[in-house]
Amino acid sequence: RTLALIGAPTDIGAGHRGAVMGPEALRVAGLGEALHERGLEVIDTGNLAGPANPWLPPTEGYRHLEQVVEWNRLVMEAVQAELGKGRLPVLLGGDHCLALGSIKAVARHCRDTGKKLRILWLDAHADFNTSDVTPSGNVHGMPVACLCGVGPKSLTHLGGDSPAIDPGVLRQIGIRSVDQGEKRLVKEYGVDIYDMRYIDEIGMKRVMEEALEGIDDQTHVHVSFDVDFLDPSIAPGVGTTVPGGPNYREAQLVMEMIADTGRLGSLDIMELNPAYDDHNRTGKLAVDLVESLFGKSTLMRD
Ligand code: DIR
Ligand code: MN
Ligand code: MN
Ligand code: MN
Repeated sequence: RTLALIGAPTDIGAGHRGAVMGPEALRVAGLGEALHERGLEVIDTGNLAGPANPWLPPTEGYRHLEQVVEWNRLVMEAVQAELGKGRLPVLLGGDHCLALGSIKAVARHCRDTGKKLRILWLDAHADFNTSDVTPSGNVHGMPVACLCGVGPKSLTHLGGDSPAIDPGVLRQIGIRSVDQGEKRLVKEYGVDIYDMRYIDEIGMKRVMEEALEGIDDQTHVHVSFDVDFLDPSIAPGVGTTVPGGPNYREAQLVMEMIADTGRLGSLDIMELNPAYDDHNRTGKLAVDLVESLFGKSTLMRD
């Protein structure tokens, strides 16, 4: 399998500056080398060049909507191009608003090739806000809603028809911060959420068995990994930490169980913010976990 790393250095959808440095921090942490050591061919396509961050307050419920659209267009086209070459795209964020462009391309690829899509959304947040209910105007809190057809037309209809996905393909894992109006929306749309309370109660192994149920050899698995999924005690390098996330072993188990399906088809690594990190500790942890996602295991009985 050939992987294509796509750098998207921007914090255009975030409320804190610094995710613009995410792609380079992942490279410095040795992402390419680690994946190469797993026996994968890795092509680093470099960085996309989108508009600068003007760092303005929100207007009409959105911060930087025009620039967010342009960045997502670039991401969508880059992911689409790599999928077309038969490569597995790995998006290096950048903030999580860019998962819209990434998943737009993946969803279209699945429609064109007759594959079933399963999206595993690893995050502390549900990212299902709209301009009416957002507490911040930051579009990184909105990509899932936009993918489900709820949002500004410039985002929902980017690259074609809307909605891009049926909410039924989503499994959200690690969720522990959902805004009031957002909670009503995820219920209305029936998003399958494995929140931290549920993980505490039944354990990560059973959670992952449920989240992976139904994946078969015709399924394309997309992982959208918001690094703030992880507990802040092990992953301080993100803009919006939320206490009470998965610990190191739980996160490893998530990645290993996804790897075991053998169906990983595309990946986003998002929200790494080196300005909040400690000597790239969170970047290195992200690389360690992504190695597991591509099959590195401590298991002795295989
Ligand atoms: C919050 C934070 N729900 C918002 N969202 C974040 O501003 O919409 N998503 N940090 O990753
Ligand atoms: Mn997110
Ligand atoms: Mn998040
Ligand atoms: Mn490692």
